[in-house]
Amino acid sequence: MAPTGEELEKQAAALRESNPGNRAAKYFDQAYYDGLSDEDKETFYKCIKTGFDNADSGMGCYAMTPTDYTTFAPFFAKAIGDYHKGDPACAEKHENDWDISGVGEGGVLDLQKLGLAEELSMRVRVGRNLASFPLPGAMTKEDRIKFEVTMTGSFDALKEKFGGTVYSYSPDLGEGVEHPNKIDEEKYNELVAAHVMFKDMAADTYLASAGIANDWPYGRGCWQSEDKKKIVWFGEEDQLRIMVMKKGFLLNEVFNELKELLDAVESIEGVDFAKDDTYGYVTSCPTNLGTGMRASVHVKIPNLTSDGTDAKAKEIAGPLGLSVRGTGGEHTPIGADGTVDISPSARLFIKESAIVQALYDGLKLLLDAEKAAA
Ligand code: ADP
Ligand code: CIR
Repeated sequence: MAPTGEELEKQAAALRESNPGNRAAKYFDQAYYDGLSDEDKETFYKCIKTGFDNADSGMGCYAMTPTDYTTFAPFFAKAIGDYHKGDPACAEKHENDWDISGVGEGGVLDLQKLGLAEELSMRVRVGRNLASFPLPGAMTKEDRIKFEVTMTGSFDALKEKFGGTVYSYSPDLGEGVEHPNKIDEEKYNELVAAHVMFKDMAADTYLASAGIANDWPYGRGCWQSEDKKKIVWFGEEDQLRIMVMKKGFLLNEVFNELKELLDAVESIEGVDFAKDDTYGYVTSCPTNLGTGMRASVHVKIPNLTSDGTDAKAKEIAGPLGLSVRGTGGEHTPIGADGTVDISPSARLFIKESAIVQALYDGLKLLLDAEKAAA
């Protein structure tokens, strides 16, 4: 049973004190909570539990079903407006726009123009969820397996177009069900090291508190195209993470290839992505709403990381609207040679094309700072 409003308010008060940036605690309102039905209290508590369990959360909440952003709008609107716009009263509506023709020079974003001599590893991903399933925090083990089986069927359409392989880390797919794509631990580790498959979610306390890591590794896996560049994860923080990853200089190519892949996924029968009138594409985490897009490069900045940490890089990248991650993704350390993962922080109330432009522009300024730090 969900805790009482009084119990939660007591915890929220302590959290507000220790970390004012924890949006779950900041926007918890006991009167609102007390006014919810018992059933809604249960769901709402599941949404904010991660922030109450993890004091250092920045967002501190996840949606459990695609409609939660509407059902619990009095809470989510403030938390989302604050996180994305610094304004809890923000009333913007998200609009998706993939037209890249006005970006860079005639739609071309060439990283070589930034003075980079070596090709960079570039990746653009979007998070997507099907309207017909609960979001991963509320999925049962049966839902996760059913989702994998549904998607394995759908991947046949992608295989026809792009070739490739499905890798499933699911121990089984239910009694008596064939499981031809199953991989062992060694193969799983190899795919994680190659950045193809996602990390063990059970080790992520934010995801674990929200139930998103439950039943690991049932219903978890990915499809990778024959040319290795196109990847679709299933069963991570969003039901689907759809991405293109390759080495090169042309960011616009990765963007356009992702659009091609995304269109192919969306045209598969039965694939209907969850959307929200205000927030665009629905994702589990409110930080990813709208575009669900993270566009990143792995870039070497040894001068800004000479102390072996990302502290200085973060200090410079933050005001440029860029996030710094480690070479293994979120919550991982930077590379020994000073390689970091750089991506624009904005996902909501921004055009898809503007995200890759922001990566290009931000990287230019970051590389200037790297030179100045020599
Ligand atoms: P997400 O990007 O989906 O939010 P993570 O930050 O955990 O999730 O990254 C997922 C995986 O993608 C990690 O293995 C990470 O190293 C890899 N990755 C991200 N960007 C790049 C890139 N530009 N080149 C190579 N691998 C990347
Ligand atoms: C948090 O609230 O801080 C975690 N649930 C992670 C949020 C998403 N990641 C991020 O902002 N880098």
